[in-house]
Amino acid sequence: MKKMIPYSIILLVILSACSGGKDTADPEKIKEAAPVNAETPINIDLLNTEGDKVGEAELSENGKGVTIHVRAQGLEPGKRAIHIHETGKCTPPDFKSAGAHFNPGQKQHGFHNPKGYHAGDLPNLEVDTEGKVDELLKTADVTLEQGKPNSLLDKDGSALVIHAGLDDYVTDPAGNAGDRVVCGAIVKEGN
Ligand SMILES: [Cu+2]
Repeated sequence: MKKMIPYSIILLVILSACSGGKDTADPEKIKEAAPVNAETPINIDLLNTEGDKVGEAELSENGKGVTIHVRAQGLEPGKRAIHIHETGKCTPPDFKSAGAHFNPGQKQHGFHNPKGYHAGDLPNLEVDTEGKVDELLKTADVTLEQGKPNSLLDKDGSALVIHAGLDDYVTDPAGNAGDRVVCGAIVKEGN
């Protein structure tokens, strides 16, 4: 014998489906509230001062922080500063559009600065004699989780910037690292 579904349950389902419509009608709100899947890496292009792609970076989160896999070519060999800057906009040739260092904690710049360091500070890259770099950088000071104060995916995003010189890890506000030579905007995909 078939089991019948009581009419009261069917009625409840219909009623709740109808009443839900009012609160969920705004697609913009739904979009804003949708959490980014921390398991999904973010891939960004790295541009040189002419606006040409010279590499890429993959940012992923594992709960202990963010890992940034940087791969690029055509750079000057040697140690080069790399930082996360505060705005996800890379306008060549000077990349000033990326703003200052990502610094939600209002610290000074530099791992060796007693008043430091910025959440966007990263260890220097080592560019090989062929001008290539392939490195994994890890930081526990930032997150890709939206809504947190140290999220790289805040409203205007953030940017990965490589400089012409190396970071001395102490000079405020930018480690005396020279011009910005490579930039990649860190924004939520689809933006
Ligand atoms: Cu910088």
